Amino acid sequence: MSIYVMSDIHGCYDAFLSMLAKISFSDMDELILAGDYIDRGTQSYEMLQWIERCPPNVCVLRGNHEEEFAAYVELMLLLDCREELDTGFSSPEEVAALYHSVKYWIRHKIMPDHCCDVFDVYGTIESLLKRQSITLGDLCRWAEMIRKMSYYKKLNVGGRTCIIVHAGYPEGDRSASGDFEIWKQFYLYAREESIGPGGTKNGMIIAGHTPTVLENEFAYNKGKVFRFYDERKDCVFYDIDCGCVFRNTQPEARLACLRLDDEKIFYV
Ligand SMILES: [Mn+2]
Repeated sequence: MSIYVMSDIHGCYDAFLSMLAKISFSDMDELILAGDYIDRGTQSYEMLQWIERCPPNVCVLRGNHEEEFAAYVELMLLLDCREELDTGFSSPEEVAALYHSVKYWIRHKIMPDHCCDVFDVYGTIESLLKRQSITLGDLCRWAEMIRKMSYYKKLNVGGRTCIIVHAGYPEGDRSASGDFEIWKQFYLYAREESIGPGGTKNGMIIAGHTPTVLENEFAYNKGKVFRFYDERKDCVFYDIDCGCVFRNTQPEARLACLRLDDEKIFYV
């Protein structure tokens, strides 16, 4: 059996299935997904459905895009005081109306001076409403599923403490600061800090979040997995987000999968 890690699928469901086929993923193996299943790509619905029904040998961690999706749903429920929709029986039309009134409220009443949208930034919920006729019950179920996702997974690989997380894992004693919000921001949004203030002694951090196809980013590696060894901490860093969702504009972009057992990398 082997342990595989993938990250930042971003609605590229077909590429995800191609990768599962390429690694011949079976019930004997384990798969750890490091977040950002939705947004940007066209198959967020397929990803949400797959995750919802995923087998027990798959560990689904949380990315910032899931966190934000759950927050949008929460906002819809909060602003639903007028319609008081029944999550189980509301029609797709009622949910669409609620969606548009939330969008209107935020744009014109709550943040009229803000330059860009802060609600459903990638239009994923709008697209789910239009194309899949989802209900409020679907949205609430997915938000609940997201709330159950862990921020990171820790395991031991060949004597090394291996941490899989969406963006970064901060060094230090978590109990020293009672403010989980600070840790959470690091798990979900860290970029170059994932290497400096991040890491763990005699360890290995496997993250995504920063596409290795973006030339101005620290992890730029022509769309290949970025690997960095910090001698001081004796810590190996991996960024496995090779930007598969940018394939239309970036020829080097691809989906990567890291096999933990021997650090072999697969690409589709
Ligand atoms: Mn991300």
